[in-house]
Amino acid sequence: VNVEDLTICDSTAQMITKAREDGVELFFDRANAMKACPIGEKSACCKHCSMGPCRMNVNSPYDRVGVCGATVDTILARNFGRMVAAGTAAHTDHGMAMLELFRDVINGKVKDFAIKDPMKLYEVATSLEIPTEGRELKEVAMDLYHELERTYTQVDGEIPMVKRVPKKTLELWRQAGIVPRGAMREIMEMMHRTAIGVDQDYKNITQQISRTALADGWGGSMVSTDISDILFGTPSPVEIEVDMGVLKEDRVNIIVHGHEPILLEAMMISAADPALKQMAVDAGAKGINLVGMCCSGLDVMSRHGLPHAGNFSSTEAVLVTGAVDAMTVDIQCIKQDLKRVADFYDTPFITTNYRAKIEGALHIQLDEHDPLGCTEEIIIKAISRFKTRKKPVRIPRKTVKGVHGFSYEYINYMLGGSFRGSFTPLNDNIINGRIRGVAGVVGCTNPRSKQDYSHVELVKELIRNDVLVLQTGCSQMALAKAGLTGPGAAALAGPGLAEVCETVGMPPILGLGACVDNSRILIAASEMVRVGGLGDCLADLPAAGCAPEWMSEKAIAIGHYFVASGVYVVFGHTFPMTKGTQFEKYLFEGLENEGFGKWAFSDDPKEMARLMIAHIDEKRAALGI
Ligand code: BF8
Repeated sequence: VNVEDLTICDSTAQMITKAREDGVELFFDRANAMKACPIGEKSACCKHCSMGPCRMNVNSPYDRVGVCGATVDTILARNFGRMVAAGTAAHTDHGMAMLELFRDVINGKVKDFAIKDPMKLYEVATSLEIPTEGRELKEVAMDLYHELERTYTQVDGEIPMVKRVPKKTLELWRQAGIVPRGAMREIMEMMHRTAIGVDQDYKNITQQISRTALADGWGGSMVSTDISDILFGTPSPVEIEVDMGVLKEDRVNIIVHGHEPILLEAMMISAADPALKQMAVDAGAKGINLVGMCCSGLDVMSRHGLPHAGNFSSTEAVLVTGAVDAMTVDIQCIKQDLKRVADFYDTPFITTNYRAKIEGALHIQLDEHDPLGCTEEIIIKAISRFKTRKKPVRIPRKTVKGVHGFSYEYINYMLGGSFRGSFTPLNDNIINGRIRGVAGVVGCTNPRSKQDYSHVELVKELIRNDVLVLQTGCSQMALAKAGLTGPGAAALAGPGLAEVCETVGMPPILGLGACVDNSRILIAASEMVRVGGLGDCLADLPAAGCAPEWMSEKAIAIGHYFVASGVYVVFGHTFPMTKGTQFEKYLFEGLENEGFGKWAFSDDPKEMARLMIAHIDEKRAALGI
């Protein structure tokens, strides 16, 4: 396969070529060698018991049923439900770890971190109706902890964050019986209902799919974002350098890849330690160069301006530079094969979270009560690798500057000014038509589609048509590498959007952070409803979402919590669905008729944009604007 067909990221392309010269296999090679299973790809097989596995005929899905009699709709819905359960579990377990850290910071058990943004703490507490007037920060914080713990553990009744949901949307959820309880309960019930011989009505299964997904978006993910802001600071715009050129030949390069910000926050403290800096200099280096990748990188770059080397499809490629003196990982989206590639280039590869060990990798557990014990050891290992670098280093020279860190709070401030922070100007500009609508473009990259291509083409098409784009996750990094996260991108925007960008002083593409920060999009959308003029529920907004190159179950959970919240969501390149089934019709049409959003699929970024814009126009027409 030609390298140009695998990626539009120049640095990754250079490293794929180098890997071929070095005889190192990458996941691009395996994706090519191992074609996707044609039945599994359409989600038309069931292995929930040992009477099977059973497979359906994807070309004629009602030809047969499973040994137990399960229809293709039951099979599709159960598989989809388990993907949502897994994605929700990932985000909520991550959120719960953040909440535990918060508790231990309040208790004084964790000394290396503190409450960095007390204002956000008071705001979150107020939004959950926790009294703050005249109370000590610690007292409010402890109440907040207990309230938020319910997001995970609450057995019955509505979780606290639904207080933020627009009234009419919440009413719809209540009628449909999908207001989430604690995530543990929802995930448990989802797993139970999809076991052999339990729920065998695809519509009833979908109800639990929605409730589980909402426990992620308005629960686990939202808590994770809020607590990370409280502990590490709420992001505001910061100029950042991205792409593989941020690695420096004369420095000790450490890549931090994963999802929980704790590891990278602790790494930053250790990397600033004068003794360790001196140790690096003594080893002949000009310093320690800490670089993020994937979501923890996005989290920390938005808060502290740390450089970022690239997204999911580049994590092996970055090792091929030979310049990485240590790669350290925590949870999620960490390819097992990184270990083998790291070994080839003599890079120490270190796991740090007991939940996510990798066979053969060095494990140094990050203990929240003494995080620096772990991170100092990692830095020492990296310094010693720098000293004994054996293989030649080849770093792609490309770096790109862009602006990131658009939290909901900052967007509010940016639009309304410091004394009257408000979403009113955004709504006004949507109503007067300068801005056609708002789109969230998010999610992964996938070796089965050309890396970054669909993200970049889709976003260009959207802004050209005056659609303001909000971004998170690996998608944000695709646009950053393409040089479209600076104010210069306004030159590619349609005249209306460009004018607003110029007046407000904002770029047309706003990077909001990691995948859990999709919750910031939910909050922004709710605020648009609250401000008025754009209908009275989330489904009324001229808005749409897309994950053009998704691959993780987490993306399906995110997609579905947007759909259940009322948003039109397009997924690209692949979708776990058999065409011509009732379940497909239900997700792609039926849910919308019940007042929710709906799913759509396309393989082509121009078509994705067309679908999203057509939906935005439909919503505008319904609003009479
Ligand atoms: O949570 S976008 S590849 S890194 S799953 Fe993973 Fe997908 Fe990237 Fe972050 Ni999100």
